[in-house]
Amino acid sequence: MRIHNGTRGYLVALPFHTKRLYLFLASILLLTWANLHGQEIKVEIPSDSVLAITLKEVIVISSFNRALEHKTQHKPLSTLDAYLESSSKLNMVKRGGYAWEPMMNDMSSERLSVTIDGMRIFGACTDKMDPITSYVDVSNLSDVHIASGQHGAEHGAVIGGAIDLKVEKSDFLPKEWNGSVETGGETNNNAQIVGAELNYSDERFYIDSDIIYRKADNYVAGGGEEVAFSQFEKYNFSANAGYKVNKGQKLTATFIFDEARDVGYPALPMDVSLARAFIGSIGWSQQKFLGDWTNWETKLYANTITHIMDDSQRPDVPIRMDMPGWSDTYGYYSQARLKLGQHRLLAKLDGFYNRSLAEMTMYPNNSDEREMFMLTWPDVRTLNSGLYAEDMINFANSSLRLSARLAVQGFNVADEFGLNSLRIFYPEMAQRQTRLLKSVSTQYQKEFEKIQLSTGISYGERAPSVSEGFGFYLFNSFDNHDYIGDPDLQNEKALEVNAKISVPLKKVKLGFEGNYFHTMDYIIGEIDPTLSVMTIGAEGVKVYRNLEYADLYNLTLDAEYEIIPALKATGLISYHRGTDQDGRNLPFISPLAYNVLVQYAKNGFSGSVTMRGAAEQVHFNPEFGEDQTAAYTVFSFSLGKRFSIGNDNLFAKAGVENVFDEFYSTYTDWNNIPRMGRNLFMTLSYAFN
Ligand SMILES: [Cu+2]
Repeated sequence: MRIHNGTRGYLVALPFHTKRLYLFLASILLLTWANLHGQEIKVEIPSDSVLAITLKEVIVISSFNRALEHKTQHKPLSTLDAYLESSSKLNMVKRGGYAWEPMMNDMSSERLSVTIDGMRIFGACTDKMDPITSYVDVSNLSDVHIASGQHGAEHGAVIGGAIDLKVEKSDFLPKEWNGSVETGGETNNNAQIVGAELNYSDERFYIDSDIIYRKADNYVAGGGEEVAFSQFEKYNFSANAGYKVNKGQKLTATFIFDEARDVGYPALPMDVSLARAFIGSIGWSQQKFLGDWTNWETKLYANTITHIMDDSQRPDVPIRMDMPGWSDTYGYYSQARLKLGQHRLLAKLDGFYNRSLAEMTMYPNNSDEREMFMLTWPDVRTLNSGLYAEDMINFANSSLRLSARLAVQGFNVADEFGLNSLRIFYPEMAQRQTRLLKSVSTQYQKEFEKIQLSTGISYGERAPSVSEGFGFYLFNSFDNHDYIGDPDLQNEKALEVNAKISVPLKKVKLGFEGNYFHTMDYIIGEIDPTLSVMTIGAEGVKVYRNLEYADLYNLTLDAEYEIIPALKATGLISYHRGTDQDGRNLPFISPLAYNVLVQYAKNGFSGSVTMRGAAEQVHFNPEFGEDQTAAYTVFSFSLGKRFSIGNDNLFAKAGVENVFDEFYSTYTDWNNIPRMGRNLFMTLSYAFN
């Protein structure tokens, strides 16, 4: 893995730009492709490297560049989840061996935006078994952009931040035919990975395709205990193409098919027999736009997800259940840039329409009793229309970034039966509702002689998620409660302050970063003792409520030391804290955590040693199903070598994870399921040109 820092252009409609902004918006609505003409003009793309200090992190995956991947990635061809886990900004909630859920700034799905090339997608599982990251594979992606807090507002109304998964494209590079085949294996869970890609690209046209297959059995925890129901099987295919209609005018299309079968969730009472996604988009981009506006980019997209969850594989259950879910999303965005003196502006119009439906059918053991049917997500239709603008203003040794998003979000509970079920609790509940979501952000960066400083203040809002607003008896196995949504929840609002100091010395780089989220109307489930449970064995019922406020702090210290040019050591230590207005601990807040990575790379040879660990969890809360997580430290190492065969390259890498076979689980492991014990892995990639 390699981490880049980069800054981007940002925009708020300054008064003297207002006219241009209106012109831009009007044009998106009125223009048709027919009246666009394509003559190439020289335009400067907004610089991506004003100051190398930001709250953004980029994880490079790039399967096109095997040399880079094998040099920098500890474990090439590992799952996307493993790549994401190596990020300094993300933690992964694990419910098993597959489909981990990313968390940023101690916040998960509802408070983040996860997009694929800017496309919004929503999981179809009421139990969060299918984060968006589970519907792509590393073979599809070039890199992952991680933006903290309101820096993620470009992609949607967020509180915690945004993760944008970038699809890998040949992008008209004159490489002609190229491709690769690769295979990998792991000893702990007998994982087998086979993949291939084939690409053609010239200056007029490109088409990229890749396919990957993964299969894993149950994994074994440290000490030798097998974790039952942790198996999975997945295949993924993607193709994307581009055609240059004229100079500076490009037509692009992307398609991803992803299917997982027989996925076990050892931390949950149910498994998934099928999780399938079709993801597609068509894009148009041209360098010249209206007046001085350039880099016009428009995309239309659609995706559909099917999630089939049941307990048919479990030996003893009080009652058999089927819980399928579906999520369809249609959306678009259109954006353009403008460089005006010191200003680099970006204006973006976007929208999506999502349909979320989930059912639960219970089959009593006594066949005389009737089956029970419920809509756990009552066909909720979400329509969101947003306008985003940012301005990056460059001064001599500093820069100022301003951004804002305004969005209108409407909910419609389309199913009468589902609506009437919810009206048992909320008799006055309307079928439709509309919410206004606002976000503003400022970030100031300054470069002193030896020190770089960045500080910002932001405000953002989000609407309740489908589960929080309209969920109907969603069983949470973590705190053993049934959850009911509340359609009258207030929007959650966060005031965010952040600061980062970087001290690049000769051989040592030091960084200190902190952020603080004061979140008003923080949404969380609270016990309602007047309601009785639906799930057999559940302790009680919780209803989503707005807390008065919650405070979240994250502090990180990182260091990088170049021992010799080929040998580099990096280290990171982080502290997190989260409490509500009464000083009560919030759930899923990281204890003190650290990692150290030593990497060597020279002449096609690479090696790495990592140490990851956390201190004992001090702040936890049994009210939310938490218990104390013990301290742990795990070690891994890997060795890699590149072999040149004519024009082609063969990359080999092998390593050992959890070298000392430590038995451990972390604060993000659902119901304390233990993590994988000692694991040997090996990957081989053959890349041809
Ligand atoms: Cu599920």
